[in-house]
Amino acid sequence: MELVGEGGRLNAGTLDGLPAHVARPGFDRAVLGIGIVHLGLGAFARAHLAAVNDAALRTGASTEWGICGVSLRQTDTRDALAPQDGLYALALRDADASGAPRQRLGVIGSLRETRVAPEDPQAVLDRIAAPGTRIVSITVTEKGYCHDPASGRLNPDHPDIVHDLAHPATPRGVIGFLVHGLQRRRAAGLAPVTVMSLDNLPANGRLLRTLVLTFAARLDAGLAEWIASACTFPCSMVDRIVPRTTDADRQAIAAALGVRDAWPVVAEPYLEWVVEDRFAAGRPDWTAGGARFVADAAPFETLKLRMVNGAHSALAYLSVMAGWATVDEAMAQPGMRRYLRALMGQEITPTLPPLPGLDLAAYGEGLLHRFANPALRHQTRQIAMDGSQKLPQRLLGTVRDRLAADAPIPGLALAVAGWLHFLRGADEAGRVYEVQDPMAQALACRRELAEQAARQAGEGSAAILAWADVMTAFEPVFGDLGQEPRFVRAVGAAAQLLRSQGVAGALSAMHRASAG
Ligand code: CS2
Repeated sequence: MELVGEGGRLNAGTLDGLPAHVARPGFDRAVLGIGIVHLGLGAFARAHLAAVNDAALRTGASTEWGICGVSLRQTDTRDALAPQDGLYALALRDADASGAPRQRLGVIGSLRETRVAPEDPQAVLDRIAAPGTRIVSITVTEKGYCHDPASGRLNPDHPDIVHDLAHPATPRGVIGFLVHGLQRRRAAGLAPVTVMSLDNLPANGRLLRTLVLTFAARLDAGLAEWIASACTFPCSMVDRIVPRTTDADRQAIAAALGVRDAWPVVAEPYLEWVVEDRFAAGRPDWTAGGARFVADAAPFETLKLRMVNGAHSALAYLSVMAGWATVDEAMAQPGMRRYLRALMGQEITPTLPPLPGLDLAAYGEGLLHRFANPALRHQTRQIAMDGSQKLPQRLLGTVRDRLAADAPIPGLALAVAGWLHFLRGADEAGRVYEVQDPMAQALACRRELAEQAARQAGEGSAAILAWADVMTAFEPVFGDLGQEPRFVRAVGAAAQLLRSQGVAGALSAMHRASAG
């Protein structure tokens, strides 16, 4: 039985009839223009940029600042949202003091248009090159940048880069769309724009600028020069946990709305957005939605990538192996909570740049509380995706800083060993899963080599060390860290612990070692 349906579909026509507790756009959507073209219309962008922009529009930002959301691959978001006039519900979920789940529901109205790039790349280029466009923002996840994660350089052999250099009218990847779109703007004598990355990458704006300029220089030195001097690429730190929407979420949200929403978004109430105030052609006042404008986002980015994402990844690999399906389930294991507290307090925070006024211990405790949110059901498998793209900025920078300070890294090594362990594609109960990673194939070959080396080395610690040696020599992820014996030894020891005692046993052993 379709639970919903009788109430119809969420769209401009049903908006006024929504229950009073549902917040709705208070601005005139009919006159909303497009000032922002957003590439990568996933759940994160809809729970973050679009929601913050919505708050700005509600509090009086000019109606020029509507968003055109572009999906670079799939049609599903557009298929869901176009019949809804771009409207969708955002459900902010957590638990009250007694542990009972609660939800705040609002309809987001800042999305003016949805497009699917492969269906009509020309239309996307036209949007980037439209006179009204002033910001092009991006959330395509780490792997969308077509770069080498360890060095941060453009990967000239990436299929999207090769394709997009040769096909200016029909690009596929984000770098191609940006550069060919900017080329059109320049050719038409239009004003420059702000290009704003909102992905979890260190110095995301600077990284994107480098990748764009490298690509542009291959086409036209004058274009690269114009982009470098006229467009801006502010860096930003973005933070909000946004799990994948499930059918159960759709049902529950439809029941609360009284109409069907084909793709609502669920998120935690917490939101941080710290963005450098360098906008080439103006911006809405996003402070209304909780954004903070700063001169330098770098310390905030480091804080967030190392604490939030570093801890998330550490938790995710170990939990998938142990069979803990969601983050809150993992957080209910005393060993996991203790491990993350020690990882953050003892190993990560000493590497962080100073942030005046920030109480790091309280920040860490707040993070444990966010992770324990029972209303999100955030899948550990979701966070475990794309480890090759995530580890360098989440864990390995911290490892480098610790080693440079001659400081121990047992918790970080356990996190790295957790990833290597996870790559075997079966959990501790023997349940098989797919390793989703753009480098999955190369990593599988590397694992074979490592197993071979371990067999040749014989038994015990020699074997595990040989194994760790080969795994950490995988340069696209580890760079030169694999040549650092302290790192290899620590990863080997942690891998040994995981093999011999399992995840729960390894977490207890770590605790005993630090207490003793
Ligand atoms: C997570 C992030 O999936 C992941 O890799 O670590 O998406 C995380 O939830 C956000 O960055 C939180 O801001």
